[in-house]
Order: sequence, then C-alpha cells, then structure tokens
Amino acid sequence: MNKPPNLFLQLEEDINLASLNPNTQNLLLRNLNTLKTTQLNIMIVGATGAGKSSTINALFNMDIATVGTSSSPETSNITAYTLHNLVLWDSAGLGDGYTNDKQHAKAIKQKLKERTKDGELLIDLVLVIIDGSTRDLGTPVTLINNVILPSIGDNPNERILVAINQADVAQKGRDAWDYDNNRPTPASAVFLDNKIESLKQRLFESSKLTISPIYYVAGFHDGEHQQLPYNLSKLLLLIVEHTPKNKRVILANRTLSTKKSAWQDDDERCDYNQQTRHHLWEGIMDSIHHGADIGSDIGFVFGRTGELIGALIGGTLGAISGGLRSLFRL
Ligand SMILES: Nc1nc2c(ncn2[C@@H]2O[C@H](COP(=O)(O)OP(=O)(O)OP(=O)(O)O)[C@@H](O)[C@H]2O)c(=O)[nH]1
Ligand SMILES: [Mg+2]
Repeated sequence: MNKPPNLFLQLEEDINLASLNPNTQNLLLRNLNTLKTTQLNIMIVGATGAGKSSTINALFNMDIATVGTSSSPETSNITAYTLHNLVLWDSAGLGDGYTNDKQHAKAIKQKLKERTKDGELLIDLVLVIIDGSTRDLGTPVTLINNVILPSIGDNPNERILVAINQADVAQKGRDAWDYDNNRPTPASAVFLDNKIESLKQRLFESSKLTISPIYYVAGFHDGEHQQLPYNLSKLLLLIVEHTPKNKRVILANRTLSTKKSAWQDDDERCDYNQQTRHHLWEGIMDSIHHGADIGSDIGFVFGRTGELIGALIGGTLGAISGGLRSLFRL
C-alpha cells in the first residue's frame, strides 16, 4: 500500500472548501488545531517475553520496537515510541529478578501518575499482555492489583485492557494450533476460553474489576519460520473502543499496520474491522464537529475526508461493506 495520507491535512482542506458560515468554519478549524496537538498515550506492560514489543510491531506501522530473541529482557525500563500523535510506552518486562522488578514496577507507577501540563493523567490506556503459555495467572493479577490499579486513577475498567498473547503456543502439543487455517483447534479454543474466564474471575474477586480479557497471537517472523497474527483485529477493536472518542482519530492517522495479513484471521465472533472503522469514524466526527451546529451537513463537509478514511481504513482493514454512505449514515 502507498504511504498512508495525513488525515489532518485532508480534514483541513475539507473544512476550508466547505460552504459554511465563517463562525462554524472557524470553530471546526479550531477543533482541528486542538486535535493536532493532542496525544494518545498507551502503556504496554507485562512479564518479560510476553510479547509486548511484538504486539506493538504487529499492530502499528513500522518495526519500531526491538523484539527480543533471547531470554534476556530487551526493553529496559520504559521506552517511548512516537508515531505521529500516538505515543507507545513499552515497559520493561517484569520477571527480571527481584531488584529489577522493583525498579520496573516503580517506573510503571511513576509513569502512570504523570500528568500533562493541563493536569490530565498522561497515560490514557494500559495494555497488560500475558504470555498464553504461562500457567501462573497470579503474577499478572498481582501486577494489575498492586502496581497498576493504585496508580491509574479513575475508571480502571475503562482504562486497563488485558490480553493473552501467544495463543498459538498456549497449549502444549502438536494439536494446539490449526496452522493450515491459522486458528486454535477446538480443544485449544476451549482451553483459551477457560483461561480467559478464570482470569476474569480472579480480577473480579481480587479487586472488583470487570475487565473482559481477550486472547490473540502477535505472531513472529524469524527468517525461517513465520506465525501470522490472529485476533489482532479483536485487540485493535478493544483498544479503539477504550480510546477516548476525541483521540480516536490519532489511531486512524498513519499509525496502523498496513500489512493485510495482520488483520485477516480472527475468531469471527463479530466483524471486528467493520466495528473498528465505525468507532474511528464516529470519533473523528465527534472531535471535529464538537460544538458546531452543522447537523446533517456533516457528511457533505467531510465527504472527501470520509472517502479517504474509507480508502485508508478500508485498504488496511479490508473493504468496507455497504459503502461509505453507511459510515456516514446518509
Ligand atoms: N509463537 C509466538 N511467539 C511470539 C508471539 N509473540 C511474541 N513471540 C515471541 O516471543 C518472544 C518475546 O517477544 P517480545 O516481543 O520480545 O517480548 P517482550 O514482552 O517485549 O519482552 P521484554 O522486552 O523482554 O520484556 C520473541 O521470540 C517473539 O518472537 C506469538 O504470538 N506467538
Ligand atoms: Mg520488549
């Protein structure tokens, strides 16, 4: 796919070309300018080797994060990767010895408490990644309860996302994964669903969190072998749904992986990519439109941006079913 276009430029052009009254036009431009300086901050935490860096690489548009190939932790403390207005905080994996773990936990807590100059918490979302092959769910639950929860502020259920990675190797044995169709075998699917359920229960019992974890495969490619992602589209939808509406455009604007194979295979329990497009579009309209009374003109004003988003997200996440008009609800 060609270089993804800059949505901010397109939005600006649309607003300038639209025949609106000058007040509305100014308001839309002001909203857009606010958006241009807004950041979405996502922190990724989890045990060393769980696949934090691999997940970042699979979801987003470049090989930004160094992926470990040995058992020594590759990410020391917290590294920030900036992709336009998106900042990903890749934290060092816990499970790196008692002293280091204490330091890593302290760094995570500090980052979670950090505030922007407007007094808002810097970190919008925390994504907790768990290695699917681990039997020990106690450690991630403790990480959430003791490190994240005390520092995250309000709405923890909205701001903590939990995902079990490496679903392809979660169960031992040859029959754990259907490699031909890139999906779990029926037995494995039951095993993974049970794991999700027990994690969910433990989080509720220990701290009344009502988080629904998902499982997925970030995948890997080591030159010789390749494992394609699975349920990455489900993970993206989880992220998009929990991203504040006014910041969703940031995810749509030149950050997502353009590899089709990343968004292809999932459990098909819903059309995740369609849902993602819907939430992104809704967020974009909401943030630009905010406070402006342009009512039914909205589809008209942003028609060209809409087409671009359709092409961009459609090209990345698969063709839009029902056409652009269904997105605009025209
Ligand atoms: N089979 C399989 N391997 C994976 C998957 N995701 C990651 N891996 C492998 O797991 C290993 C660790 O991945 P990383 O992404 O470096 O893990 P990390 O959580 O960033 O680790 P630290 O930076 O050390 O904390 C690498 O060898 C990856 O290739 C997956 O979904 N399936
Ligand atoms: Mg890493």
